[in-house]
This record gives sequence, C-alpha cells and structure tokens, in this order.
Amino acid sequence: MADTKVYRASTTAPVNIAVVKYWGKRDTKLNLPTNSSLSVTLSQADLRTLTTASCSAAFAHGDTLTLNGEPSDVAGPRTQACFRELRARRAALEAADPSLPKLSSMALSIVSENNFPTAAGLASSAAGFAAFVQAIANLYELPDSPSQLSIIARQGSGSACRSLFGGYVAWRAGDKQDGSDSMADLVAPASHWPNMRALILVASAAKKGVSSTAGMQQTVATSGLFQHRVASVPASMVAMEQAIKQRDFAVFAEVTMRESNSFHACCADTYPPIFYMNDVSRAAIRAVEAINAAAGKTVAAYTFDAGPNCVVYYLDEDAAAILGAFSAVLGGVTGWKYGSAGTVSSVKL
Ligand code: 2P0
Repeated sequence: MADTKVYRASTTAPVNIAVVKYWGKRDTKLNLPTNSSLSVTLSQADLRTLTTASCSAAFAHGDTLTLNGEPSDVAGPRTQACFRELRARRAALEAADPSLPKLSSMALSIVSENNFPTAAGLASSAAGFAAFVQAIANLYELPDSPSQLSIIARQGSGSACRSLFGGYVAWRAGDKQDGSDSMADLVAPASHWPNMRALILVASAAKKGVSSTAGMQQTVATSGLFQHRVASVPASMVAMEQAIKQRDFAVFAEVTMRESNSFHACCADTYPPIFYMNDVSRAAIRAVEAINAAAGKTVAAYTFDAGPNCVVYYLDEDAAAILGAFSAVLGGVTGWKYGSAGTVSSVKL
C-alpha cells in the first residue's frame, strides 16, 4: 500500500547579533566569508523563528515555503542548496537502512513564523534559515551535529550558521575552497554569563536600502579600508573570545564597539558609500558614551548591523543606569524593543 502518512517535525531558532562582524565573502556561491565572526544569541522568549517541516508522498505539490502566512519562493539557489544537502544526507541514511521510510523523495512543506515584526529590521534571515535547516534535519532524523548543520545553514544565509546554537557563537571562516571547514561552534552557553543583557533600540522599522548580500560585495570590490579591516579581525576574535571566557565586560564592550565602528567605516569607504546608521543611531552612540563617562567605567556597548537599529549590551546590575539614561535621551523620539542575552528580564516599553 502507498505510504500516505504526513511526517512532521518542528523547531525554533534564535536571532543572533554579531559583536565581531561578518562583512565580505570570498565565495559568493557557497557563502564563504572573508573573516571569522562572533555573535551573541538573543533569548528565544523575545525573538525567535518557529518552523515546522513536513513531508508526504501524498503531497500533490512540489516543495513549498510559507513565511509569516505568505507563500514564499523556494527556487532561489540558497534555498535549493539547503534542500539538496539535507535530502542527500537523508538519502544516505535510507540507502544504509532500507527499512527507513523514503522521506528524501517526498515533497517538503515548510511553515515558518517569527514572533517579532519582520519589518523591525532585525536580523530575520539568520533565525529563518537556521530554523529551516534544523526543522528538516529533525524531520529526517539526521545525526549531524549543530556545527555540521551550520555548514548547510551558511549556504542559506551566512549569519544563519551562528543561529544553530544559543549563547556565544563563533563562525570560523575556514580556508578550504569547498567550505567544509567554514562552520559555527559554541564559545560559551548563555548560562556562562547569566547577567548579560541586550537592549534593542528600534531606530527605524523601514526596510534597509542596500541588502547585506549586495552591500558587502560592493565593499569587497571598492573599499581600500576593508583590506585593513580583514587583517585586524583575527586579533578581535582572540580578544573577544578571551573576554567572554573571563566575563570581562570592559574588553567585551570595547571590542564590540570598535568592531561596529570598523564595519560602518568600511561601509562609508565603499564607493558609492553605504550608510546604514541614521541620526537616531548616532544619538544612541552618544548616549552610550555619556552613560560610560558618568559611570567612570564601561557599562554599556553599542553595535549596529546593516540598518539603523541599535543593540546595547550591558550587565543586569547596571540596568537602572542604562535604561534610565536611554529613556531620558531618546524616549520621546523612538520605539523600543527589549530582548535579552542570557536569562530573560523585561521592561515595559
Ligand atoms: C553579521 N551582518 O555578522 C553581519 C553584520 C550584517 C552586518 O551577517 O549574504 O544576511 O545572506 O550571507 O548573513 C548580514 O549578512 O548575508 C550579516 P548573506 P547575511 O551579523
């Protein structure tokens, strides 16, 4: 009798915010980066993607993807690469054990939802592709480790490889041409630094003008400063990993802020220049500088990705100073979204 069963598995994946930035590819097809990067994962209670993968011989359609209730194209090379790699791994299991159901030859239906507004301009492709890959890996009962799965998620979106883990995650650039050593690993779990917090300042909910994929290749092609940056990232990685291991907030903060500045300087040095930050972003930097000056030590660190929204890292014991200062400086002008790294705490927006 034909197998008409629907096989199903679900998973969630977190949003990650880089403190050592990925910007630049040495291979655009495989999403191989010019430098290693490191991120802090935000609490899934605040920001996450939930994805369900199902497959059945009875599905009367090809592979489908639904994102936040809307049908989404699966024909793109990145999505196809993920499907292909995951199916190949399942097919190998089926070849080794003929009693397994032949899931690799069935159409897949993927349904994905974010618990945060995609329009907020927060990194959604990272959580999205990570959840996509993990959900299918769960469905296929693949034995692959998160690092091995990160090699597949990387081909969907580079930063997605860092969302296969929680906590503090490094993406090692690797040097092989086939990308087999360009993968993520866990530097420390969130519980290692339980008082770490992240405040997310939504400076603009507008969609960004220049996509990361296009922007970073313009930078690689035209920025002289970028070569200097690539040479300096290995030292930043070492300093950042050591700061995390030692829970040294001052060093963590300085490397985070210098890295953000370096990335945005390379954007400005791109020809024509790319500007992701706006006046509210720059006001947030001034606010962090004022907070640190008033404290007489570094208690807050800003970072910006390919958009104007600011993430401020701080420790829970400094929450009153940080949240108070931000609402005083920016409260009337902006919207707020609060997330946390490590354990969850929340503030009324
Ligand atoms: C990061 N960003 O490390 C950096 C900092 C943005 C600024 O990773 O082309 O969306 O899909 O590999 O992963 C954004 O790049 O680019 C990014 P693709 P992706 O988080």
